[in-house]
Amino acid sequence: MSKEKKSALREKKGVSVSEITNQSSIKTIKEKRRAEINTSALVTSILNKDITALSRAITLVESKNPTHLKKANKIIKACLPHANKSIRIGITGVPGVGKSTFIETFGKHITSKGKRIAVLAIDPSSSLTKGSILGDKTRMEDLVKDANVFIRPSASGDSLGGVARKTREAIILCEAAGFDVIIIETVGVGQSETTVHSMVDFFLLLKLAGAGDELQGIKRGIIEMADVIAINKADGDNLKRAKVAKVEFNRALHLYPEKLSGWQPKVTICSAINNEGINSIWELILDYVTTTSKNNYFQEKRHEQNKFWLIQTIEEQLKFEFFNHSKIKKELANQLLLIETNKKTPFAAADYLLGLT
Ligand SMILES: Nc1nc2c(ncn2[C@@H]2O[C@H](COP(=O)(O)OP(=O)(O)OP(=O)(O)O)[C@@H](O)[C@H]2O)c(=O)[nH]1
Ligand SMILES: [Mg+2]
Repeated sequence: MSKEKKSALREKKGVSVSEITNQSSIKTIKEKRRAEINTSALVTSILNKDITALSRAITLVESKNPTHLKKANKIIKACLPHANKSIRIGITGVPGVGKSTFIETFGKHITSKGKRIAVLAIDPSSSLTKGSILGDKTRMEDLVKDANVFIRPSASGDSLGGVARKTREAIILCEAAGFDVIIIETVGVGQSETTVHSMVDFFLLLKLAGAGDELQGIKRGIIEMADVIAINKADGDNLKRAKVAKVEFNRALHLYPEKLSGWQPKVTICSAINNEGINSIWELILDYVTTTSKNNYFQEKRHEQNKFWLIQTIEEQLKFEFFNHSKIKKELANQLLLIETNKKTPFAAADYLLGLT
């Protein structure tokens, strides 16, 4: 008997073959069923460190479907009391500096200390480097196999703010799932470092030893954000140059005003590929946590970040609602035309549009 004939739907004579035997309908129904996830069961699984449940919850957070988002909000609310217990580390550096290699080596190092680590990514240039983090996932081969490691490629989104919100929520979920260290990786594009900085406790900047004019070429703001600058690829012929760069960065760092954290940023060298200098970076992070916990900065910073994110979320939401309002959708193009033809000032047009909602 062929497989098809065995189907329960075909067993009885006279049972009309409904459209349900249509493969695409079956697929839709199955998908719908899968989507109807029992949120409290999912929360229990997350708290039991079930990575599949964590993945599912993050997918809900990232979804655009309002039903999914409602569920996501429920899950986050239930997870919130179990969050907050990790060290959140931001890592940035230009493409090719060795972020993926570093995360792989660093990740293995801290899991060997019995810690669980989650790696999330913010990639604002999703259209440009689409899949680059996914590519990373295959590059981070060993790490992916480790049961104490969770790697999640960057959420795609229309705006950096949107992606950032999803990442913040993913942090909460990862913490509830018992991850001790959360790494947020970003490529230094646009405002992404600032965004990552606003959601982590500790900011690590990976650099390469470059030409003498290196210091002039870097974005000043990033140096200011860094708690540790690690000059990577300090191996082989490059070691000497890395050591020189270390001295130069150290000198430069002393020109910056003292940080509110009471922590003097450090410069170090490492070789991600040879697993050298990795432990010292971990030790520095632990030092940072001890120092800033003692002077209360650690908690204060998290509170400040939460306040910032409250305002940010409201702004995003209001903007979204405004631009998706049917009247605005209709009228915006007209107003833009009036501005273009000098018939209206931008302020008058804005007043008019704001008055419509
Ligand atoms: N010699 C040396 N090479 C390294 C080191 N770390 C990384 N590399 C090499 O540098 C290249 C880029 O490394 P990745 O880890 O992919 O760099 P990335 O910063 O993640 O790059 P993007 O994902 O493109 O932003 C690879 O060929 C690595 O093997 C290191 O410590 N020493
Ligand atoms: Mg990479």
